[in-house]
Amino acid sequence: MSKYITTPIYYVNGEAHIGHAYTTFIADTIARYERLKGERTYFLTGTDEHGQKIEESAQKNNKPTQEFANEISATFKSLWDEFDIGYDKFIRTTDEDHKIGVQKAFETMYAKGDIYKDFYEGHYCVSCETFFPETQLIDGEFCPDCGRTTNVVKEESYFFRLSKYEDKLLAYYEDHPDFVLPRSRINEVKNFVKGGLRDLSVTRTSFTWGVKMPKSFDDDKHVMYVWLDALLNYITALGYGKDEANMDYWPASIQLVGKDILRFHAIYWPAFLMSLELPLPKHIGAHGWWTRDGEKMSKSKGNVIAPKEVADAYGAENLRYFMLREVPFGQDGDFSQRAFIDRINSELSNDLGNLLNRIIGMSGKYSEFNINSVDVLKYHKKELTKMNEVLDSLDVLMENLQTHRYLEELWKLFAIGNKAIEEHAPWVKMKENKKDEALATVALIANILARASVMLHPVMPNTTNTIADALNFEINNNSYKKFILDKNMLEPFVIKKVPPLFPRVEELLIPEAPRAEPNSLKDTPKENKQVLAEEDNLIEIGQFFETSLQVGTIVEALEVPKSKKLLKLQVDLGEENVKQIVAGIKEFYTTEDLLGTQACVVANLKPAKLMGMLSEGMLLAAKDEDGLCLVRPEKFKKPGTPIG
Ligand code: ME8
Repeated sequence: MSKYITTPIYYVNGEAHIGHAYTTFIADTIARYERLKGERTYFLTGTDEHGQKIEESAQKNNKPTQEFANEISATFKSLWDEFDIGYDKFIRTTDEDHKIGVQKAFETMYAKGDIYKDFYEGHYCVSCETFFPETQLIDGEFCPDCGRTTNVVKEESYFFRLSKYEDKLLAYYEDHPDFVLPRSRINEVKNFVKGGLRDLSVTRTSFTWGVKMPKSFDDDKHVMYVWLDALLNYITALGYGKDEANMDYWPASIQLVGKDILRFHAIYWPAFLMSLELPLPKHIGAHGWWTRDGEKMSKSKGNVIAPKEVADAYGAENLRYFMLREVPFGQDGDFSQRAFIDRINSELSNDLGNLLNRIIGMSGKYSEFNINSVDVLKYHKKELTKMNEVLDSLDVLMENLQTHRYLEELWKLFAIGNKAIEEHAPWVKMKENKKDEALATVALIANILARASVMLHPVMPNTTNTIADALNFEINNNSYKKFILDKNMLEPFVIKKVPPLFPRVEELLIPEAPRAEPNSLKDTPKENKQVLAEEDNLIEIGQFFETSLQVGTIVEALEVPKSKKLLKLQVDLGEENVKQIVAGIKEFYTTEDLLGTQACVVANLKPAKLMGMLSEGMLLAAKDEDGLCLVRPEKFKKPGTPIG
C-alpha cells in the first residue's frame, strides 16, 4: 500500500512564517518516516495562487498578479529547500496541468447534476474567500470568522449541491471515527453539518483571477471559486484530468491542515470527492495554532517570525525538533526562544550530544576508537530489553501523529544509556582490569545511539546522518529493518570523531518580539476594530464562542471530606444534563447557600480529576481582596440557557 501525504497549499499573499513551517515539518517527518519503513510514498506541497485576495495583494504591491504570485511562490519553494523538505512535487494552482484538472472535475460534477446555475446574493468576506448568510454576520456586517467587513455581492453563480451530501457526510463520519485527527475535532465538523449545509457557490463573476470555465460551457464571465480550485490540487498533482500518472497514490493517507481550514477539508473536500466518485482521504490531521511569546503573530504587530531567521540562528533541524516536541498534535503551541533554548541545551546537547561525545572519548582512551558489540548482551541484558520495549512503542505514536509523545518516548533511550554509564562506570572497570565490561558499556551506548538515530531520522535527517556516519552505517530502509525490526547489533567498527552536534546556547540569538501596549477598544470606530484585534492580541468573536457558557441550577452541594477549599456540586444544565463540578469555593459559601441557586457554567471544559473526583465544568466567579463571589444571572433562567 502506498502513502500519500499533503500539506495545505499556502496563499501567496505573504511570505511563510513558523506556522506554515510547522505544517510542512510534520508532513515531511511523516513522509520520511514512511520512506524509512520502505513504503512507497508521495509527498505534496505547493502554493495557492488564485482568488481576489491574491489579486488585491498584487495590486497593493504594484505588480502584475502572475509576477507577484511567481515571486512569493518562489520564496516558499526556496524556504522548503533550505529546510531540506523532501517533497515529491511542489504544485502551483497557476500550473496549466492543474487548471486542466480543475476544469475536468467541474465538468464531471456538472454532468452528474451536482452543479447548477443560479443567482447568489450574499455577504462576501474577501479575506476568507467565503460567503456568509446575513444571520451569521456580526452586527449585520462583519465576518464571523475573521471579523473583517464583508461586502454585499449579487452575482450569477454556479452552485455545487453541497446540501445533497449532508447525510452521506454524517454517515461517513460515523463509520470512520478517525477520519479527523485528533478524533475530538470531528465534533465541530459534525455540528456544522448538522446545522444544515447550503449549496456552495463555486464560481465568481466579480473578478477574473481564477481558473477559467471549461470551454464546453462557453461562459467566460465566470472563474472558479478559489476553494474549489485549491482543494482539487490534491488530485491534480497526481495527474487527475490529464495523464492520471500517479493517481494510484490516491486516496491520501494523511492530509495535514491547520485547524483554521478543517471545515474546508472535512466537509467541502469529501463532498467534492463523493461527487467525483473518488475515495476519501484516510485522515485529515488538524493541528493547532502557533503564537509567539503568547501572542498571535501579525504583520502589523511586527512579531511574525521568519523560519529562516530562526534556522540561521539556532539550526534548521533544531527548530524542527523543537516544534514537533513542544506541542501535542492538535493543540496550540507557543514559540518562545527561552523554551527553545531549554530544549536545545537539555535534550539535544545534554541527553543526546553528550552521549555521543562520551563514547567517542571513552573508546578513544580504551580501545583506539574500536567498538565491538560482542559482550553487550552479557553485561547489559536489562538495558537491551528496555531499549527494545521503547523501540516497539514508537510506531503507533507516529501513526497517530503524536510527534511529541514519539520524541518523549525516544528520549527514554538516552536515559537508559546515561544511566548505564553511571551504573557501570567504565572508567572504574578499566582500573579494575575489567576491560571487557567497560567496552561492553561503550558498545551498548553505540547501539542505543544507532537505533535512536534511525528513529530520529525523520525529524532530524541531516543530524542523524552525521551520527550514523560516526557509527559507520547509513540510515535507510535496510538499517531500519536491521536495527529496529530485527534488532541486530552493530558490526565491529571504528568510531569517527565528530564536532559537537548541539553547541549549548547561552543567550537569545534573535531579538525578542516587540510587546503590544495595552489599548482600549472603547471609542474605536467599528471598521478599525479588526486591525486593533490583530494588534492587541484580542480574540475574535468566534474564539469567544468556542467556550460554551450556560446557566446552571445547583441541585446538590456536598462538602468534600478533608478538603478546606472544595465543594462537590451537581449542576443541572437542562434536558437531563446534570454535571458534577468540583469547585474551590468552600471558604466563601456553605452548601445551604448554594442549593437551588443558579450560576454561570463553562459547559464544554474537558473533564478533570480533583482529589480523585471527576469535575466536568467550571463556575464563573470573581475574586478580589474582599473574597470571591459567583457570577450569576440577574433573574432565574431555564437551566442550560446559553450565555453570550
Ligand atoms: O488557508 N500556526 O492558506 P494559508 C499554525 N490557501 N499553523 C499556521 C499558522 C499558525 N499561526 N498560520 C498558518 C490557506 N498556518 C489556503 C489553503 S488548501 C487546499 C488551501 C498554517 O497560507 C496552517 O496549516 O492561509 C494553515 O492551515 C495554513 O498555514 C494556512 O495557510
